[in-house]
This record gives sequence, C-alpha cells and structure tokens, in this order.
Amino acid sequence: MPQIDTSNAELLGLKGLHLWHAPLSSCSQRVRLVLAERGLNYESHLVNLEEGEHASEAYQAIHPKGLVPALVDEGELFVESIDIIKHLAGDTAALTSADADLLALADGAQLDLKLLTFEFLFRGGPPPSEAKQKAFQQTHKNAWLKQFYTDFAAGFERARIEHAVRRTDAGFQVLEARLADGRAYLSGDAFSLSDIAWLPNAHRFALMGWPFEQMPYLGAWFERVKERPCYAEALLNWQPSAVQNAFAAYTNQRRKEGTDVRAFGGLTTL
Ligand SMILES: N[C@@H](CCC(=O)N[C@@H](CS)C(=O)NCC(=O)O)C(=O)O
Repeated sequence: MPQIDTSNAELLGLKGLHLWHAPLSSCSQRVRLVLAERGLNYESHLVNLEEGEHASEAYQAIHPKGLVPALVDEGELFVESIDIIKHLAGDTAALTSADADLLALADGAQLDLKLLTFEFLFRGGPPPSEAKQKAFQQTHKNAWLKQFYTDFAAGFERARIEHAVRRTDAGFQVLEARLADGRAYLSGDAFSLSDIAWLPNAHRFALMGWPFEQMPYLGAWFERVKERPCYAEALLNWQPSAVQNAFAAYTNQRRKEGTDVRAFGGLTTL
C-alpha cells in the first residue's frame, strides 16, 4: 500500500516533505536514512509512542493503521517504510540498485524485530501505567497492535520468542550468503536501499547482543555501513545516550542470567 488515498484535507494541502516518525522506530530510521543520504529537507512531526500519541484521533486520521512512519510529499500520503524509501529514492541510480527480494525480506522481518525488541530491550524499562494502557486500548483502532500489548504485558510465550529468533537468524543468514562473494554492500558495489532497509535491523539486534561475530561478512558489512554519515544522522543522533545505556544494562543483566537473546533459537551454545 505505497500511496494511499486520503480525504484528510490538512494533508492534501501540505507543501514539501512531512514525516511523522518516532526516534527509535526502525521503520522511521529507514526513512530518515534515505532522507539523510539524499540530503532532503523535511518537516519533522514526532509521534511519541511511549505516550501513545499514535492512538490519538488526529494521528489515526493520518495513518490508517496508527503506526509510524507516514510521509506526505506535496499533499500525497505514503505509508509502509519500504514503499516510502522507494518513493524517496526516486531515480537515484545507486540507491535503486536494490534487490526486491532483500527489501521484501526486511519488510517481513518487522514483526519479529518488534517482538524481540519488546522482549529483550523494552521489558527492562518501567511498564506503562494502567491508566495509560487502558486509554490506549480504548482509543487505538488497530486490533493487532492492542493484542500485541496485551501479550507483552502477560509475558510472551517462549515458543513465540524462539520462532522469532530463528526467523531473524534465517534472514541474517541470507544476507551473510549474499555478502560471502566479497561484495561491499548487500546488492553489489554500491550502497543501496537494500542496505538502508537492513541497517536499522542490524543496529537493533546489536543492541540486544546478537552474535554477529558468528557472521563475519555481515559483521564486516555492518562496520562498513556504520561509517556512512547517514548512520549518525538518522539513527545515532536520535538515540539518547541514557536510553542506550539502559538497553546495554538490561542486555548485560539478561546475559548474566542466561536469558538474553543468545539463549534462544539455538543461536549460541554457551
Ligand atoms: N510495515 C510497517 C510497520 C510499521 C510499524 O510497525 N511501525 C512501528 C514502529 S517501527 C509502530 O508504529 N509501532 C507502534 C507501537 O509499537 O505501538 C512499515 O514498514 O512501515
């Protein structure tokens, strides 16, 4: 669903690029990466997910599923991060030399990334108050998202976490195999949307202590793409150091307990 019809008069009248996004959202990170890489100016509309701003009527009138990101380009509305990055890349030759299958794989990896992020990073933070949870359940219209929060509060079943870890590992193995021929980037010699689609995922799983040391080509790719200025501009600068430290402390704690991501899905045999 790349471009969607909207009857939202406020959006139709907007000039230039407008992005609704959240600092830590991997789908938002993808879009900011293309914007940074292309040097495009945009008006930033931050949506505070912790405060449940995406459950507001106003935001749900922008994004039909009440998720981030959403982009308006000269009055045209786009949702779905992969579709947005394709739109923003325009006809930039290098960026568009991406593989459709790697973009689809990144898109399909989203739900597992979300589950594992909540389990291995967000669970370390304070839970939202009951009043906040109730308000969210009453006002957000996305039934799947509401069920996800209910499941998170109850604790995810181990089998669900195991499956998510195994599928994530399988996705990273596809990237490792691609890179094994010595190419610098996922789709060849040029940095492309394939790299942009996957960079937020590598960044996210690194925060959880994913064993990238077992995937030498992917590990080297990650080091290479981190050097690009867009990584700092679109990801690091949006990640407060207090949050990063809290994630690191929680990851260490679970590592010591033997309950971190490495203890699932047969990732490591410690
Ligand atoms: N397939 C969509 C997924 C969008 C999505 O799930 N966005 C997340 C952030 S990455 C979100 O809005 N989450 C809201 C929440 O967790 O409450 C895309 O690629 O844009």
